[in-house]
Amino acid sequence: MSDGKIIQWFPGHMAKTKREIGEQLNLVDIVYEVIDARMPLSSKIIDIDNLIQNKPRILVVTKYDLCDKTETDKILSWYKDNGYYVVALDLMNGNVQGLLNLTNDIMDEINQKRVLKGLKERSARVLILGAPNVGKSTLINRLVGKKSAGVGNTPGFTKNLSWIRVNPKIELLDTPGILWPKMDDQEVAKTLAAFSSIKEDILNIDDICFFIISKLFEYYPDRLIERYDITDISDMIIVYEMIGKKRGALSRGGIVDYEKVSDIIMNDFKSGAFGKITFDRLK
Ligand SMILES: Nc1nc2c(ncn2[C@@H]2O[C@H](COP(=O)(O)OP(=O)(O)OP(=O)(O)O)[C@@H](O)[C@H]2O)c(=O)[nH]1
Ligand SMILES: [Mg+2]
Repeated sequence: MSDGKIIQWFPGHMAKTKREIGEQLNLVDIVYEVIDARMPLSSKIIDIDNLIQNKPRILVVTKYDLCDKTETDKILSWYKDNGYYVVALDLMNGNVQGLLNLTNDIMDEINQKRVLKGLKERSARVLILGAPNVGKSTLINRLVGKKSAGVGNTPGFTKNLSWIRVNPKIELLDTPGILWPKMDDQEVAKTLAAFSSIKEDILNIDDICFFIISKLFEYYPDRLIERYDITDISDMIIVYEMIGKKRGALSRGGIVDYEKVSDIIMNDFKSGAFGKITFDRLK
């Protein structure tokens, strides 16, 4: 059922995006580093410090409405303790005024320094960076208050860098999602894959489903019982048999169709059938 394929996804356009970000960096005052609340560790870009050097940054945590707040908050506190500005957002319903205020405060400080040096004050230029599909373009649309950037629930939706004016004081640079060339930690890679930050075509869906089931079993066993009546995952074949029979994923002759079972698991997972979840934990 599974070939245990190693996940690597760093297509040419990501390398190009990184290069182009480097070229625009001189123009940038502040960076919004966007991470997904359901994977606040795994979705953080590994070599981001090299990319943005010492620009002031805000960790913007999207999809806060979908996460297990108890677990995510532990990680966000850890980030705060380590000196990050952290703003958690529900981009579907929440408001973004707190983020705008913080951005203006940081820019005021930058402008005070500029004035001391005899330079003119200017509007804030904000670079938005993050893994694919974490909500960068959605964030821009919320900030602007109308649809200015293209959004879609597939990784790699945004294809080019583009500057967008939010208000007279703030301009944003939307960028395509990026990852890193070598995914040494395959647990991180699978977490990114489970939450749709890696293109499905390159994944072995069975592997991702096994991963999802094992994580749910580890962190949210009640949800697995509730949805599929599963209390033991030591044999994945039995797990697939049970889900297949329970949900009628059978091929001719009443044999369980494993491919259909994988589709069921993925669809349940993506549609939020297991409730609010977070897959990362501090070690
Ligand atoms: N529930 C919920 N969904 C969100 C939130 N933010 C973004 N989404 C959804 O996440 C999906 C991806 O959003 P995009 O804004 O296109 O993500 P992106 O980071 O620009 O993606 P790429 O351009 O592919 O890198 C869309 O289906 C959004 O509706 C949020 O805070 N809550
Ligand atoms: Mg985008």
